[in-house]
Amino acid sequence: MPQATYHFPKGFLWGTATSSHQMEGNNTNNNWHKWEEEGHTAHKSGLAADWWGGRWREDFDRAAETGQNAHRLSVEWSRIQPTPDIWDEDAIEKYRSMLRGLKERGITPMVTLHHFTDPLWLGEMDAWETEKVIPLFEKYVRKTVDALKEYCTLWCTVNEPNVYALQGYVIGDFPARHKGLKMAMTVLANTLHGHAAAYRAIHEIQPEARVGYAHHHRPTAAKRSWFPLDVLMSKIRFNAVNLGFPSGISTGVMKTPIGGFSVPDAKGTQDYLGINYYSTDTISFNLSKPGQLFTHHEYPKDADVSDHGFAANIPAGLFATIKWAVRRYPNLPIIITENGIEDSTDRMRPRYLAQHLHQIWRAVNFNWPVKGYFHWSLVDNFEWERGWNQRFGLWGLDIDTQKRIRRPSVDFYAEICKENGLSSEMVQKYCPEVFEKIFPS
Ligand code: IFM
Repeated sequence: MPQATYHFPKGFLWGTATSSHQMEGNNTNNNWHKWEEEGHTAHKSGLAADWWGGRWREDFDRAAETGQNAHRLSVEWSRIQPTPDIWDEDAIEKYRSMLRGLKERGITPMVTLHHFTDPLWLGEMDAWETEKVIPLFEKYVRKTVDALKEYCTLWCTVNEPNVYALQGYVIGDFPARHKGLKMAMTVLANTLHGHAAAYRAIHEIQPEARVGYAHHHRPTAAKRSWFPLDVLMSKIRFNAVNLGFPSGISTGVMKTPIGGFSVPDAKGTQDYLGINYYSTDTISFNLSKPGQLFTHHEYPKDADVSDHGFAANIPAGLFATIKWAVRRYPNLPIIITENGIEDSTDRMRPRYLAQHLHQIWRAVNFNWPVKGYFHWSLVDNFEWERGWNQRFGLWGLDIDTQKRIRRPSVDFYAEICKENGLSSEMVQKYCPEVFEKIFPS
């Protein structure tokens, strides 16, 4: 049996990712709270993981004790600016303590400025549907970055803008006022202008900042590679889901299924590309689905699928994603800003983790500039429309008692972080079922 360790470059960031609404609890001044109260979600976020009540301290201890050297969290616009004319200095101070708390534990913070939630007052102004949002977002970003710059130089302007636009305005699982593909693309374009304004504002305040966004990348594969309509539909879906922000930032024209949007201000506005990768879709042409542009998506029949079918374990898709990113933006640093699996019993997480890290290691060996990995997530947290049904944490969470439950993946990830690598011994110990795939004899 081969014995080896796949080491990662010196200084590699090993962390977990979280977001404010999913962790803090009692977040009552944003559109997601309203959405939950209206009954659109499987459960309510409630206390979540009670970070606003102070439990961030014990969870940051957990991260530090298990060898993590970075953490991605988000700050909540509706707390920092509860009404258009008020800044809540106590809330800002709380975020300063949290970031200081990370630094004191030797953990590099990465701060996301917008992770799906909008203040209620912004929702009443139609949120990202009109260009009015751009100066408002910039103002919030300036205030926040100025207040937090002592502790953070790594900024993520917005999380998964494509998911925000498609889930809200096309699929309808996320809060949105006026639906439709055209509105979704307008929202995406406004978010891109907002990102560009934030990019410039952050650099003005902090020249050494590294600024990017977290791109949800979803590769596609034609179900029947010999059937031209499956191939075509797979390509159409790939472009529709994946190309908005990336094309706008490359060329100043945002490519969408309904045509190009001119976004010259966005060109070149990223210092790294953040990639959130979970799975890959298999696509076929389906005449009975006109509402979904005649496409059907599924996972392969023999796929290794998560508890509720949310994601299939397809690690090759992460390698393909990194390759896609390197081709599009040669030499641009890449950070895996999210990757993980819903798995309440931890039956699948160890192999999912090992196989995805193996693909990142392969990518790094082509000298592709992957600089860090943030596992989603540190502790189980509120999964949006899916409520508490899906459990992504290294640590489980009992929402009634706030007790954290240490899953075996905690120890596996700790060994990886401390070694700055993935060894054959670790794989043998935590997920022997994929040993041969990762360390072939
Ligand atoms: O929990 C979410 C996160 O907020 C954004 N990316 C996907 C995760 C898993 O669903």
